[in-house]
Amino acid sequence: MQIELIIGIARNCKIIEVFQMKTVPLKAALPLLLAVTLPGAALAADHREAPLIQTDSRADINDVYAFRNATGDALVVAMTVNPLASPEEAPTYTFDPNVAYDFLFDRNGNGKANRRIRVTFSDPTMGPQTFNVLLPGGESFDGMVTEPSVAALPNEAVINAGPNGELAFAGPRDDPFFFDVVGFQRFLGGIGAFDGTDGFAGKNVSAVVLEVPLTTVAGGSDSVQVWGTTSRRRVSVRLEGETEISFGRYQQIERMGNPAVNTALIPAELKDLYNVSTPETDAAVFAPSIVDSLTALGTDAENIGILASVAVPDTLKIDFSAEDGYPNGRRLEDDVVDTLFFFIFNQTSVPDGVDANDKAFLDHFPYLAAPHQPE
Ligand SMILES: [Ca+2]
Ligand SMILES: [Ca+2]
Ligand SMILES: [Ca+2]
Ligand SMILES: [Ca+2]
Repeated sequence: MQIELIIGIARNCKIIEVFQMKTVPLKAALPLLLAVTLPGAALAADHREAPLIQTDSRADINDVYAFRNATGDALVVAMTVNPLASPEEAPTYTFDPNVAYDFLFDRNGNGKANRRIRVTFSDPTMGPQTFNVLLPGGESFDGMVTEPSVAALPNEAVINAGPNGELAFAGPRDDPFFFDVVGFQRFLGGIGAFDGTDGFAGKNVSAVVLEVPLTTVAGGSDSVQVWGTTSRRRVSVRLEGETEISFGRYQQIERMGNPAVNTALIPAELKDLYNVSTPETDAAVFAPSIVDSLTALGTDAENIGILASVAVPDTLKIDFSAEDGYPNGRRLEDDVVDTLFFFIFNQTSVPDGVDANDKAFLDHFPYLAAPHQPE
């Protein structure tokens, strides 16, 4: 039925290729839950963490952030994609017009979203890219993407305003994540240790940043849980001339809440399944694997309990009666890897030597630092 619909609409064009979404069969993956696997050798926040998403940069979420603005009446949420983007190739980093970039908000802690904000983009081959922000309740507004550039100075950030005081930004920024990832890989491989080199320095990402009234996402609740997903329409058709048209409902292809959970604690054979699942099933389906991974690293029961309260379900949890700062939400400047290592290694400090981003963050929207430009 799906295919008939496509051929009917595309009858005036020659169909070059028909793609079906790659999916992970749940039934096939479930028996693997019994397997105990050591964590993977790579550790980033969530950059290129699972086999299917490695081929899909524009939908590959690197990090999700959630913190309150200076006046405390709005929540800032940010999602980064296009990992490890080099400044020299800036114009090639766009948002995918066939992907929905969603922020999800759970107000009652059951892992099911009560509110959703969906950001979708125009086709970047058809002129300057624009986007639409669909708010909970059905209101929406449009914005202009800040165009990537190879000029000496980056384009000024375009700040788009919504109907209730919302702010929206989409475009290239410095990758706000910082970590000595090479040192960690050398340590795991027995050929070295941390030397304090930020493996993400000088690299850009494509960021979606929103500032929305607290009431929009949390209602009257005194806490909220946040995560991000990317979803792609189920069927795409590539027509002669490389035009691609997508049909059908959106299917989730990646999700992220806490840094490094899927990257480091979910076994390789479950990483793709994790990306298409919802936090609602984390306790039942994924917690056993997370406990196994932590046990293999030598984490004791007390600290496994602490980490489980952060990562299961895999959402960023913000209690509005407490100060912001990971694991209460996640600010850009939070040294999340040091925090996670502290608990993984039983409250022993294991610093990687990278304490801050390579560029200063802004104290105002869009908060993330401007992108690096080619030398
Ligand atoms: Ca990712
Ligand atoms: Ca809920
Ligand atoms: Ca950076
Ligand atoms: Ca650090």
